Parts: sequence; structure tokens; C-alpha cells
Amino acid sequence: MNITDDKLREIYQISFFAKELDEKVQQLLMAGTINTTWFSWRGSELLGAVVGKSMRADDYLVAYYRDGMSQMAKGFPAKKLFAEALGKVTGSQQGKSGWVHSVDLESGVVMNSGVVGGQVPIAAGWALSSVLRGDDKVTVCNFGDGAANEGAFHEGLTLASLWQLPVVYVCHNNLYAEHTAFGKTSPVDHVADRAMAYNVPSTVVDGDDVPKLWEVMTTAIDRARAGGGPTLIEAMTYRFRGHTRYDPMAYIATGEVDERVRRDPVVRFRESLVANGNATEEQLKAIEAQAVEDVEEAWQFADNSAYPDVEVLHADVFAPAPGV
Ligand SMILES: Cc1ncc(C[n+]2csc(CCOP(=O)(O)OP(=O)(O)O)c2C)c(N)n1
Ligand SMILES: [Mg+2]
Repeated sequence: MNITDDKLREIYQISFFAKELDEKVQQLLMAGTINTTWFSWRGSELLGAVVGKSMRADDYLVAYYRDGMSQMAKGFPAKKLFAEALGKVTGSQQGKSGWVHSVDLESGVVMNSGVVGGQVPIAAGWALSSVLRGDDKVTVCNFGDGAANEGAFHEGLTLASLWQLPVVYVCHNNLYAEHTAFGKTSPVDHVADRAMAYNVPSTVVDGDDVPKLWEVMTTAIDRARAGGGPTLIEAMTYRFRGHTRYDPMAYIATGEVDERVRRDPVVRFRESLVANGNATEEQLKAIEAQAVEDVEEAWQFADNSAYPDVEVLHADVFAPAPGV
């Protein structure tokens, strides 16, 4: 399906917002104003935005700790996410999970985890729930290149394929897992190469190429919805910052990151929108001004919110027993 100008502008809006939010968090962390575990998504904004925007509103997103941009594109309110990161009671889990395990059932962000690779079989479970209920929802599952080295990846793909589940797996291959380059841990060039072993169709796509990524995502989602089973999409991307903020990135060749930052995908996407007549300079400036305002509002909301009372610590740990 070809992407419309409206969708292209929406993707720019969420990507720019995600970039601003990430920059804001970095500033606050560096100034010592806040203290939170933070996995920067700078460099992958376009990929995240397309994933979230290509889904139907009631589809399920199984998220991972570096994809807040996908979650917000799916509809997770930024205020709830920011407040959750700061451990505030107005957060999506009343401040008890942080960024890493934030979920928002209303927007269909049904799971998020720091257990690397754990997303893959859990997404198969969500997709199985759609089959059992007879609804036509599709589950989209984000995970990193490092996750493909976990047993859970192989188990999840096996089940998804055997049962032809309505799930789209999206590997965000940013070339590194913590402090190790992809090539040092993978005997194959691409995560997508592994899908063949499970009879799952797969493709490698440039995660910065919005129209191509849109086409690949919507095709896979449509096929899953029509009963055609799972797809594995490997989107090539890059991580502008270290694994965590304490990472000096000494394992990366000098100049590699600078070169990527110089070709910032959000900036290049903006240039292409103007050059191709998909958006005017005025439209983009308005989007940017609004995003700056919205990021500030989300931060103020989180900052001004209270911490949860200690009494809620043990609430929501176990689901109530049936009939209770
Ligand atoms: C099961 C498990 N093993 C190891 C870890 C430690 N760990 C946290 S993040 C990470 C790297 C994952 O890399 P990747 O999947 O490429 O995602 P990225 O951070 O690059 O987005 C590892 C090994 C973990 N959290 N869970
Ligand atoms: Mg990675």
C-alpha cells in the first residue's frame, strides 16, 4: 500500500516528538535533575514511528525497552510514559515499573520487557489469543538484534509458524547488543536469514526508508490479518548513544557514530518531505513547534506529579483469583 501525505506527516510528527523527548531526557539526566534507567532510542525514531502507525488502533503491540517511539505512535500517551519513567503515581503503572515495563492496554501496548527475547513467545501468545477469540487483531512484536540470540526467539518463531499465528516480528537491528557488535555474535549476516529455518517469510529493510518500511509493514500486517501467518521483518537502524548513559562506547570505531549522527534520519526525512512536496515548510515548522511544547508539557506533568504511597507497593502483583 502506498503511503499518503497525511501519514508521512504523522510519521514526521511522532519522530520529531520522540527525538525531542529523548533529548530532553538526556539533558535532565546530565544535569542530575532526574535519575532513571534510560535506553535512548535516538537514531531509530522513523522506524519506531512507522511500526506504531502502520498498525490498526486495536492491534496489539508487544514492546521492548528501546521503543518508546513505537509505543507513542501506537497511542501510548507521552505524559503517562514520562511519569512512569520518573516513578510517579500518574504513570501507566502508578510509577512501579519505569520505562522498561510500561504498558497501556487502552492503546494496545500490551507488554513491554527488559527480558531480552522474552517478547517473541509472548507475542505468539497474544496472537494465539486472537485466534482463540476469533477476532482479527494482529500482534506486532519489536525486539533487538541481540534478542535473536536468545532461545526464546527460536521457540517463539517455531510456534508462530506451526500455528500460523497473526503476528509480525520486527527486529530493530541497530548493530549492537549492549557492548558487542552484531557480527561478533551472529554466524549469519542477517537475523532475517534465520526465519527460513522456521518457514517464516522474512525481509531485510532500511529502517530509515519510510515508504519502503510502510509497504513492508502493511503487507505483513494485512497478510497476518487474512490468516496468512507470521512474517519476520529485520529493519536496519542505528543507536546514536551507548547502551546506557554510562556507556563510553569504546568498542565502536572512531568516527562511526559521528557519521551516523551527521546523517540523522529524522533530518533527512524532513528534507525529503519538502523536496517531494509531501509537506510544506510551514506545516513542518508548526509540527515542530507543537512537539517542543508537548514535550515540555509532558515533562512538567511528570515532574509535578506525586510519588505513589508505599501502600500500593504490593497492589497489582497478582491477578485476583477467579470468583474473588
Ligand atoms: C534474558 C536477558 N539476557 C540478558 C540481558 C542483559 N541485556 C540487557 S539489554 C541487552 C542487549 C540487547 O541487545 P538488543 O537485543 O540488540 O537490543 P538493543 O539494546 O540494541 O536495542 C542485554 C544482553 C537481559 N536483560 N535479559
Ligand atoms: Mg541491538
